[in-house]
Amino acid sequence: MKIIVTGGDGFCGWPTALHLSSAGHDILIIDNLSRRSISTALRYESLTPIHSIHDRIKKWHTLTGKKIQFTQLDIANDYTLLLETIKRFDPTCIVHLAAQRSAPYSMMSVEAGNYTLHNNVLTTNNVLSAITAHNRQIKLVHLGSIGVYGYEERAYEIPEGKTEFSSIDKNNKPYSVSAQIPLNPTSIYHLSKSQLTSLLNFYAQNYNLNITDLYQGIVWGTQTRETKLACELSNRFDYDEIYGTVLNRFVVQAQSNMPITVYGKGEQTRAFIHIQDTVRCIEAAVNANTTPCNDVEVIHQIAEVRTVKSVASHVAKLIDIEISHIPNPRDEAEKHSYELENTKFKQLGLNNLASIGDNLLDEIQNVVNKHLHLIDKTCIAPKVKWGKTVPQQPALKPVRKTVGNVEFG
Ligand code: USQ
Repeated sequence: MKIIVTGGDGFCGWPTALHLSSAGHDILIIDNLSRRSISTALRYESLTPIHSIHDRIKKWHTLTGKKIQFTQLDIANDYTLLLETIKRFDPTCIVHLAAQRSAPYSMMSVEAGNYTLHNNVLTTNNVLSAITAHNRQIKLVHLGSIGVYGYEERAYEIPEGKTEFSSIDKNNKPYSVSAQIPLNPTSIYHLSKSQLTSLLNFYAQNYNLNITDLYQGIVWGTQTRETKLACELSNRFDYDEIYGTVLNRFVVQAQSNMPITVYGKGEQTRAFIHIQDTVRCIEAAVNANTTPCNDVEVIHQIAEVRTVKSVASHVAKLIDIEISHIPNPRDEAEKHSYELENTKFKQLGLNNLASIGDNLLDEIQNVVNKHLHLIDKTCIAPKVKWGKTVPQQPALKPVRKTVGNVEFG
């Protein structure tokens, strides 16, 4: 199958492009390389050295004989070139992962929040417009976020997609509607993903497109079967206060002998998935037998639900380090119920997603151990605070840093 992977240079995108290429698909990556430039601007680098996209693709070809094409393109701001590129490649499927994906980044300044909204909404609108203009049979697999629901007390399991709601109107007549539960995002990033649910619904309803939206949990781990094959193929590993997700941060903290930073009570409950399962789930969604219709197929892309405290305890048991509860920099519920329906990937045959307890921590521990000397301890403490004051951080100045063929960022 011919597949475009937007955001194919990023943390989820690069392993996805390799996984789909390895499965025999013909891949075109479209990416504006913004993850690298944001990283350089923040001065928070990936712990694993990241090779240029050209070196990555060249190494993949040398190792496997498989070709991945690459077009550098800012999808949010260049619709004409996007449409031309889609027409030229003529894909069967587009896996749309291009996004500013950090919740803390989106809350660090008004400017960063605006960038997140602008980028994530316009990128998706341009991809949907191009599909509508070129070929409405192209399947779109979008990577959304389970965080769109927010974290409030709910006395029910959150359904995957639409469900029937019944009520009684003012004439005492019963009625029912089929709808998603209300979304309640708690960061500008998650708000941008909530807005995308309306955008995707709009295109499905008005243009009958084939759209699957994957509501993904917090990704942990670094490498997949393919990224492990050579250092040039390595995935990025973020552990800083802005792009580092909670479990990866905890492992870095523990391995560098720093107390694990649990924000507040640590009874915040979140959904998790390992990066290897991310790429398996995306592949399953690409291959699933869906057809154009006026509804979006919503799937919860999660392996398990745990409290932050239990994740910290698991790491502390393995690495024997102290857990420190620090004041929560986020305005978030520190204890809440959280139940998510999780059946659709099982129906697609993915019954065996890995859990944090499955020896997989070894993998990140090994990655961290190997690069222990590169850890920058100054980027660990949380500096972005949200909900407390209007975000005021100054604008960022981009800096480039390259050593030999390796770009840090
Ligand atoms: N947390 C700590 N200590 C830390 C870092 C985080 O206790 O050092 C807590 C946070 O307060 C939060 C939870 O861990 O309650 C998760 O934080 P996170 O930074 O790992 O994840 P979050 O910011 O919620 O969102 C991240 C990514 C986003 C992705 C999302 C998946 O920024 O790209 O979509 O994970 S989800 O929210 O499940 O949709």
